[in-house]
Amino acid sequence: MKNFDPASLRLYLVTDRGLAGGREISQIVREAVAGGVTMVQLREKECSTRDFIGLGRELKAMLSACGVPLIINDRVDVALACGADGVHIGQSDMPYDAARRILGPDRIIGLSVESMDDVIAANSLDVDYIGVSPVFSTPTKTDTATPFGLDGLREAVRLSHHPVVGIGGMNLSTAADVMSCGADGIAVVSAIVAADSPGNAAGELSEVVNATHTNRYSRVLTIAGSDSGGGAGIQADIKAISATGSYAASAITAVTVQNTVGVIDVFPIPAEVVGAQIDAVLCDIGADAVKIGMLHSAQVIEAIAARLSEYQVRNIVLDPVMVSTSGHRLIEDSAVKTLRRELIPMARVITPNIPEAEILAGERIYGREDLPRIARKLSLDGRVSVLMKAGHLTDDELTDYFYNAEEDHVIELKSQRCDTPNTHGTGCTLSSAFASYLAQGMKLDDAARAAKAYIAAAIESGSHYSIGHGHGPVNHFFGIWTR
Ligand code: TZP
Ligand code: MG
Repeated sequence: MKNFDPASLRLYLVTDRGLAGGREISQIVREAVAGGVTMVQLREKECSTRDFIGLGRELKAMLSACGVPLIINDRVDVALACGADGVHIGQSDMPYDAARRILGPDRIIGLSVESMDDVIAANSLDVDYIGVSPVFSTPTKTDTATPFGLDGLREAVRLSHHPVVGIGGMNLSTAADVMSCGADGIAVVSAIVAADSPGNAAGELSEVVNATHTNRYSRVLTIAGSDSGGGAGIQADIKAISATGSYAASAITAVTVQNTVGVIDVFPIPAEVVGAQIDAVLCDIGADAVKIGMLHSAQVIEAIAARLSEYQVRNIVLDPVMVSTSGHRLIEDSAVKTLRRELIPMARVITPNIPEAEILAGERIYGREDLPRIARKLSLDGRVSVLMKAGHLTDDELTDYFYNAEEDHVIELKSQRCDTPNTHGTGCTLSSAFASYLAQGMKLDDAARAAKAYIAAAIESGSHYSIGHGHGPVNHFFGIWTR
């Protein structure tokens, strides 16, 4: 299993034989790691393949002992031969897909990006980090692209879905500014390799990057209706997203007057106000995932679809909310068609319950045996993954089915049915947890399993509470808040 912590990028040493002044690379690396280097890239442009592998093996043995990953520049074959943790490839090296095929899923692959277009293109690859190259021009490498500068680096961090390390001109006078752009770390050549004492140089840089680095939230935008009762809608979403460790921003589509007994009234928010909330969030905070819930009209759906496509949002989890637990119709009939045509194709995952799946599939569902087939049927020919929820059936064992359209398989997600009236907001909670786990970079099946485990535990914990006179909420903060 891949074990890559982006914190390893904090102080990333890239070796250079020409700057070593005749000293052994292994000695420089040893001192630099003792000084605080967190990752090492062996970059050899001239030595023989045999020497490259020999040095790689020596460094791997040394670095394994202190938990510092070893990355090989460019040479996938050398990385495999010396058992390195990964490779770093440039824009004219082996293409990412080929490198990934050869290295398998568990090794680290870093990619140099030389323009904002490269940053955006890297978003569709599952690289482990990008190196923004160069941030500043540097005598160490003169055949570089136009430097990004600090503004360009900041923009690259904002646009990138991956951890970001800056390279080119990283030293004691630039490190703090680079980190303040939101970079995960600095990749340093001459400021360490050419220093009289690589250990002291690394120690000083380490202090600066550790003092100035900022953590990054996994960001989820929820687009949904408000539930004044606090159990479902935006309120449930924010709780579920927060409890599963992500940051929640919101765009409200409707204000429902609601409590545990039912929906008393619904006040739609105008489409342009929904759109403006999404703009405000995405142009500033951004989002690693978006959860979509209650959408009352075709205009609102169109406004949302336009924004999500403009900002190239990924990890869209769409809960096709149509009817409340208490039986209140929440979407206009005319909007269902727009939902199917405009928004479902943009989603990565949809999470229908049985009544919603019946409307979308245009057929009755009689029992559990229908669910895997219906899940595939709703996938728009394999474009969208479908979490088909079985909560409306009555079997003791509750088996949801997840059709992973990206890998074309179905997995079963089982839990014990919990006998409780407190099931208000379960759909909102599940889809928000799913979005939250995707925002954190989990693989699709893992996120589905984790979201199912989270909702099952929240329902079980919520069943021990009594609140209101109808369907109470789940306990989103089980395990965190107890008394
Ligand atoms: N790639 C882009 S700039 C660079 C590389 C390898 C060299 C950075 O060297 P220095 O000495 O840290 O500026
Ligand atoms: Mg290269």
